[in-house]
Amino acid sequence: MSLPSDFLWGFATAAYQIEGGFDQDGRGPSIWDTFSKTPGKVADGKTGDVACDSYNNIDQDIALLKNLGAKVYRFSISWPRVIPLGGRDDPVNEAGIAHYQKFVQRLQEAGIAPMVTLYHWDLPDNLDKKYGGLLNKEEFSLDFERYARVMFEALPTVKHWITFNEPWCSAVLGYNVGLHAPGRTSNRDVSAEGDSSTECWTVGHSLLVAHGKAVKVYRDEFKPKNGGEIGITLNGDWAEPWDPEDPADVEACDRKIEFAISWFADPVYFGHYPESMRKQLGDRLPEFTPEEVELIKGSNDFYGMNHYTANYIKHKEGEPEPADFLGNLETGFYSKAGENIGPETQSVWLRPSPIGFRKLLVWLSKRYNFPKIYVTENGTSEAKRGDGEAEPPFPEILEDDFRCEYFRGYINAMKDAVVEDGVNVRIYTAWSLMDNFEWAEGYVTRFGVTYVDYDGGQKRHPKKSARVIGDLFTSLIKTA
Ligand code: GBH
Repeated sequence: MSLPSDFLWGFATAAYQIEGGFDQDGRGPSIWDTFSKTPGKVADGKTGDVACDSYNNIDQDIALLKNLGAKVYRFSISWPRVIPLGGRDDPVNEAGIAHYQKFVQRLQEAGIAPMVTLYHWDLPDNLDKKYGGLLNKEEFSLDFERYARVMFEALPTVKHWITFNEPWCSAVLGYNVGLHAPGRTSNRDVSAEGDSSTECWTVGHSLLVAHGKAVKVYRDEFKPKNGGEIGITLNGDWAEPWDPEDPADVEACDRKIEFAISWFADPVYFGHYPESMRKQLGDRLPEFTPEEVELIKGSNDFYGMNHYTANYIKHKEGEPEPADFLGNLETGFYSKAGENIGPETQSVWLRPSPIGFRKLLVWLSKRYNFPKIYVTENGTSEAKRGDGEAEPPFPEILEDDFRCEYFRGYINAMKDAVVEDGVNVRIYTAWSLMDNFEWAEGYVTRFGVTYVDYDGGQKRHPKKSARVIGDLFTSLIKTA
């Protein structure tokens, strides 16, 4: 028993994390340009100005993908490269459009299917300044709808579209914790502005409405002739009870996943927010109008899943904090019995637990009636080293055995979910094709299966894991 013969695998990236070319050919600034240039916001004080310089290296990137055997490549469009001021009446930058058209054409000539994310966090800065960006549902959703239409029009051969990458991150990290652009939070040590108790819920709602509008445009105006698919990509970790004997911990596990994933997936599949969120948040959680339900319910052609790690969950007693976004619970890596969920990595939030991947695939499939799932991100930074150094120097860094083991564990767990549990996964793209700008962590943490020599002209060197993924899928996919 194996994966279906039409299963596609490949790698993923995002525009701001790899492109560079921040002021080339008319690109405007995004909220991440502004945020990363604000002192103290990014660990190493660096920005995406150059990153992997992928904007100027499309042939090299495509050759790399081809060399690794990828069948699909997930990348994102930089909205401010295409519409520098962002708005629905603002001019389109033809050079930006031409760049992506050329890229998609070359990719397809190389036999690699493009999977395009419209929004991976790089909002045109102007829209944030002009009307508060994602906080303004009416303006934002109309501007996003127009931007989406421009891209559907420009790239008619693309068959896989993703509206938003991880709306949870945009809402919570951007407007509650303040760790990501635009960095708003109630924590006045971090930001002069923001209200963690309300803004993230407002932003989540805006993103859902904007998603719904873009999907309607695609289905009404483009899908009939181009025949592609569209969906949203959600992040979420697996949850194990801290004390499996305590029903309150067991219940808190479902609540944890509901606050992370069902916040967006329930509206998309059922047309309403989860009961657990309504109960805790009351009227801080916006209501859907009947028109919004009409737009959002049933708006996924596939479920886009980003998955990295798992946690033990301990329920909290008493009233939740106003800024709480987890569902009144604590997350940790140790159970009551002292079991560790997985080995430490360089990312404080990430410890591998392959079985959690299988369990979450089953959880989602049961709740959402076995949708077609595309795993759009999965990957790891390397094991934490005791010597305080981030990673071994080049070329030892290419021997990323820890990452190889991660992919073996996770991809096999996914295969088990497909073969034994009836889960319907059809595409898998590993995060990431190459080391890149890791948001608030700058370039300190590397998630790539390809090493990028930032001080050596951004040269790419595939690591061991780049091959392991291809070999695994070759052995797991049934030959037609
Ligand atoms: C993905 O998100 C992103 O889509 C991708 O751009 C990124 O490079 C990749 O992860 C690797 O990080 O509050 O500091 O503890 C993964 C989901 C959810 C992981 C939020 C980090 C908490 C960070 N992310 N989570 S923190």
